[in-house]
Amino acid sequence: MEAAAAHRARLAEALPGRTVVIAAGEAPIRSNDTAYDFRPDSDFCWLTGCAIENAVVVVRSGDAVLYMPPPAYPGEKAFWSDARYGELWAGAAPGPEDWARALGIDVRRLSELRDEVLVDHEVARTLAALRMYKDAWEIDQLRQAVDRTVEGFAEVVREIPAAIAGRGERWLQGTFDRYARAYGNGPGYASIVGSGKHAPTLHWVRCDGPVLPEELLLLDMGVEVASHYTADVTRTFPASGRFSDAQRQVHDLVEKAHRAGLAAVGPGRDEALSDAGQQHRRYLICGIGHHLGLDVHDCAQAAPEAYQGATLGEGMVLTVEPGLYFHAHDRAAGAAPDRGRHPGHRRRVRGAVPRAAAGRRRPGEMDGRPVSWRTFPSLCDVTLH
Ligand SMILES: [Mn+2]
Repeated sequence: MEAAAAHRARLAEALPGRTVVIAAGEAPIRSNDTAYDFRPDSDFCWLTGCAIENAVVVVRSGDAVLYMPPPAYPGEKAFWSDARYGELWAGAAPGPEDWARALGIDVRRLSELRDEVLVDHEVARTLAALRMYKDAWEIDQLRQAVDRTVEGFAEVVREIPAAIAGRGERWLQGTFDRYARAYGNGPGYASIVGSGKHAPTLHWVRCDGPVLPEELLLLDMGVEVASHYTADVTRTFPASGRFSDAQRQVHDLVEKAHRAGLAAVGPGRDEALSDAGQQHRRYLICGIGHHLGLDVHDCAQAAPEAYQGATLGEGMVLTVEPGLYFHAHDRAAGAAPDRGRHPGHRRRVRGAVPRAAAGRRRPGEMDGRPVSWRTFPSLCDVTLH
């Protein structure tokens, strides 16, 4: 509640005298009359600290009025007839008075909203630029998201023998998603589990392959906690628990780059990679990091000069995730040292540590040779300090 009030005050400073209208949005339709889970718009969440489907917040000079569709209580016709808001269908839900008490702001019925709703590009950019700087409460939420994610990774690692025995990638994906749902709001993005040739596919969310013991296994997953802040952690390791020599070489090279990246991030920094060379781009088609917060790719609406062009500041939270992605169709990658053993297999080694940019925050130790799935949880010992 205090964090949201502080966020609104910062918005009022950034856009003095302006009225900002942000909608929470609604769950997308999955099929016919069934919907996916509702997840509020991140700007709405940042300004209100709540998640009410179809609500709209109007912010003027730091004061907020929240308009929401009220639940239909017993005695009202919609109690019986409205499958969305009727309490007979949806269960007891807090109404405007309850939310007003909980949030400390004026909460009214959606039907009272008569203002013209503006979708303003400038508002989106301003909010993205403001959201880049996390306050203490937000850092704490992100720390919790990381902690839950580390536990989720440990749950997944425990299931690797079952996945190898036949249940495959999707079993591990389901294991993490269940953990995220039970201990948070859910996965912060579609969980990626890639074994062997699937590992270098950046967004391998189909997860319909087997888990092969001799191949590398890539996990890219994050728990979104109840406040909707998410972690983003990627680790690659051998499913069997033992690296081949070539796997070890590639893993250690990426880990070295990872540590160098972590050491390079900090307030006042604006460049981590030299403009010269850039040979890595052949094996790394994505960036090596991004802002993290309410969204996994947080603040992407920001103007380029406020994002890629900006100098890092205290309170920014960034991922650091270099990688090497060797695809089967890449002839140079095909010439990798153990080509004879795994002809044409793609290999991807990638590390991601959600991390606040300030130099005083360091990742936990992640050394544990030889890496095995038994010792893997220690590899996940990533903390924000
Ligand atoms: Mn990422």
